[in-house]
Amino acid sequence: MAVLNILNYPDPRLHTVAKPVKEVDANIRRLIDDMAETMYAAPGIGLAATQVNQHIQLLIIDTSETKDALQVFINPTIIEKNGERAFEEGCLSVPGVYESVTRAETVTVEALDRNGEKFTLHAEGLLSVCIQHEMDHLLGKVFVEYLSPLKRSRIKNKMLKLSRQK
Ligand code: GNR
Ligand code: NI
Repeated sequence: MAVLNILNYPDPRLHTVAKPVKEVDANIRRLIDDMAETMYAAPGIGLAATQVNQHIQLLIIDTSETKDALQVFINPTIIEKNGERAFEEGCLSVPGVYESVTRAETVTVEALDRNGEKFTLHAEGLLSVCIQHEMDHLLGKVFVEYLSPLKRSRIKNKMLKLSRQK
């Protein structure tokens, strides 16, 4: 297993639209394992393949306190959304920035698991927020794009300044 490099906003590669996974094979499972190690090391509660520069429809989530409940979503689709709710979000690709984003309150998702088996999941609370945040990454969208142009440009400048310091 390996800890992978996470792309930082405003890296243009974060705006790549991910392609469906054709076959859930050993290569995909190796990427899942590396992404899990990367997410736990960060630490974060979710990670989309886009963030590690792999532009396929794959995301992982672990919202458990004990960090032992990895959930894998391959080729996810939201089949139902209900309600609205604001939540303070952060992103491993925008370190140190936390802003409120309004999304659906609950979602029902269909996806494949790490064995290529189809499942359906109804999510609410943090899991619902996280699924929507990660699915946005697969569409090339970062959560700061929900903020006002002024906030977004301040965040962009802060991130560029930080990356120059490294
Ligand atoms: O670790 C993460 N925490 C988080 C908190 C509130 C809303 C969304 C998230 S996802 C984020 C990890 C990440 O950037 N995933 O793309
Ligand atoms: Ni993110």
